[in-house]
Amino acid sequence: MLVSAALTALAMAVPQVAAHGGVLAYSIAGTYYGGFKAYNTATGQVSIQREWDTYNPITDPTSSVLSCNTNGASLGSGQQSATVAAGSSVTAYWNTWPHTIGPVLVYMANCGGSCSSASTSSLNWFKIDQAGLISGNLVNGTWGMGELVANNNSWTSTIPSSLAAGNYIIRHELLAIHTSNQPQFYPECAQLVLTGGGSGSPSGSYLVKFPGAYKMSDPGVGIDIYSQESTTNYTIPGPAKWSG
Ligand SMILES: *[C@@H]1O[C@H](CO)[C@@H](O)[C@H](O)[C@H]1NC(C)=O
Ligand SMILES: *[C@@H]1O[C@H](CO)[C@@H](O)[C@H](O)[C@H]1NC(C)=O
Ligand SMILES: *[C@@H]1O[C@H](CO)[C@@H](O)[C@H](O)[C@H]1NC(C)=O
Ligand SMILES: [Cu+2]
Repeated sequence: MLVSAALTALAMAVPQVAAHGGVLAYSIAGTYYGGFKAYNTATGQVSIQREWDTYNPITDPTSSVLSCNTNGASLGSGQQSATVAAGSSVTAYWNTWPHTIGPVLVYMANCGGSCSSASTSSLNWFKIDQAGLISGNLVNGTWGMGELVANNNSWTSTIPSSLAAGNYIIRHELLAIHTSNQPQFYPECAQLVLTGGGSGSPSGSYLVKFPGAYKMSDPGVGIDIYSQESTTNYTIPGPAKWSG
């Protein structure tokens, strides 16, 4: 309890912008793409990323903006998409990330047409990558998020090589769980035009909606790690990963 109280106090003492954050840029199949600039007007911005307006976390697992953050909108004429072949790697770069406890989750969704006109809350999302508790216990162990911080605040995933060509949104999400019973979700989205690939598409049991996929009573969401610090397993929320 002492630890969590201290962390909470620390989080409140430092400026919000420094305490949290999100995906600032991508490298996709070797090409660099700058992200949306939060805290700036969307007017005139050009990016493959959807709009997101705050470095603060979403703390409600059923929030209406859980899919692509506040406000998740298309950039209109400035909205771009990265064209990339299935099987390629996608690296997301965060700001200097302050949290090391919690999982990293990466999802995609087929827009079934234009992504720029898609409502991200209506899409069927599937998970292509995840990393939870890698070793050790819930409090002192190594987490996916800790590896992200150790790796230049970045995370690299591979798009399943059998995934059918089409228009997709990729959603990177960090779930920080260092505060007892108060999850912090940090999702950001970007648009992809997927080429190559096969005929693969995940079946129903792999598909979820945001909001819808998570609830506070999930073992990995509304969790107090300090009350069970010697636990060495962690249940990553959401569906099973689809590998193609
Ligand atoms: C570290 O991340 C920054 C973006 O935040 C990127 O520009 C730089 O190339 C990365 N460094 C390495 C060694 O990958
Ligand atoms: C976690 O690390 C602290 C500091 O090293 C130690 O006092 C504590 O016993 C450790 N807790 C567990 C459950 O390993
Ligand atoms: C650890 O595993 C047990 C048994 O499967 C499960 O009940 C519990 O919720 C898991 N703990 C976490 C933190 O996911
Ligand atoms: Cu934070």
